[in-house]
Amino acid sequence: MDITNLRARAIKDIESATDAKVCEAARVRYLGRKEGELTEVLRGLSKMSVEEKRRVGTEANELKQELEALLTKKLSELSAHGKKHTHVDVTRPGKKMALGHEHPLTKIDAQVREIFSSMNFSVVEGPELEEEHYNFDALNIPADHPARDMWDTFWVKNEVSKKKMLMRTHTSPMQVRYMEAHEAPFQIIVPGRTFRYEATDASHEINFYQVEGLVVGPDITLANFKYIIETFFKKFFGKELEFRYRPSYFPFVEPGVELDIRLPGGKWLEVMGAGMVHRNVFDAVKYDYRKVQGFAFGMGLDRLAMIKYGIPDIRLFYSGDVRFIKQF
Ligand code: FA5
Repeated sequence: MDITNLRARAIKDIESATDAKVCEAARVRYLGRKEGELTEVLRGLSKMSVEEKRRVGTEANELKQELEALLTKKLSELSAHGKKHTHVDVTRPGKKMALGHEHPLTKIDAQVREIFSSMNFSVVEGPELEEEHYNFDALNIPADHPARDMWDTFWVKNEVSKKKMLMRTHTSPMQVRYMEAHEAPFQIIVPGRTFRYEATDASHEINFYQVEGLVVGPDITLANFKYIIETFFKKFFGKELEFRYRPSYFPFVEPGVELDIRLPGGKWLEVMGAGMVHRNVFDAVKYDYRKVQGFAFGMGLDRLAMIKYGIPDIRLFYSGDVRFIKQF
């Protein structure tokens, strides 16, 4: 009696069954009470010699148990499968999918890009992981310059080259990168993420967004900056807001200014630094400061969003709370 062959066929038939009916047919074929192949074998035991009986009997009984277990397993698999795919009640109301929502900063970013594009600015982007040279040195902030303290920096270990790397503390490094690769005149904005190793509060985050602006050409003056930025504000806020310029210091501009906007409560919120591009920066990118001038600004995108939407705390933007985001 060739049990091995019988076993191979039975296992193959059961495992290849694609539904419960085929499975049942296989059960009847091998284990059926009347003419099941294995049942016949077991029935024939009585006619065998004692020795054969012992051998075939053991094998056949083991096979019977094996096939029964296999059938049970297969049937349960098939029914789980069937539930998923065949028992869908299409008349039931659908499950509501939780949808995300556009982040308010994404909206503000899009608006800023659009307004400056409409004023003929090109939009460019730069790396968040930056070289010390672009973030500081080429911007007239050498290593021993006290102004480095203005930007608390996340330094990044560099095991690839000798360059000192950091997470950019502002978008200003793109001023240098852009001028290295392009001739004046041009006008660009550089929106992007910036990083500072500092304590957070209602108006400071360690990760925030800036938009850099840079306009370079012959005869550019601070008056051009005033006109551009005031036109931008009018378009962006859709109304006149009270703002003030304060003299300020950044090593890469001369003169330098800062701009604050008056909040509804009467407080001032600083939104940007700006000024005329410093001669040393032009030298670093091999521009002739006698032929071109330029103004640059760097504004806090989060701060603009806070003013526009009346958001009291910058940290809300990064809380990951959809209930907050959905209000905008
Ligand atoms: C700068 O980063 C200069 N690069 C700006 C600049 C560009 C000056 C070009 C001159 C010419 P400052 O550190 O002040 O400057 O930051 C600029 C703006 O970014 C601030 O006015 C503020 O709106 C925003 N900002 C700065 N630090 C934070 C912070 N921790 N969280 C949120 N916004 C910030």
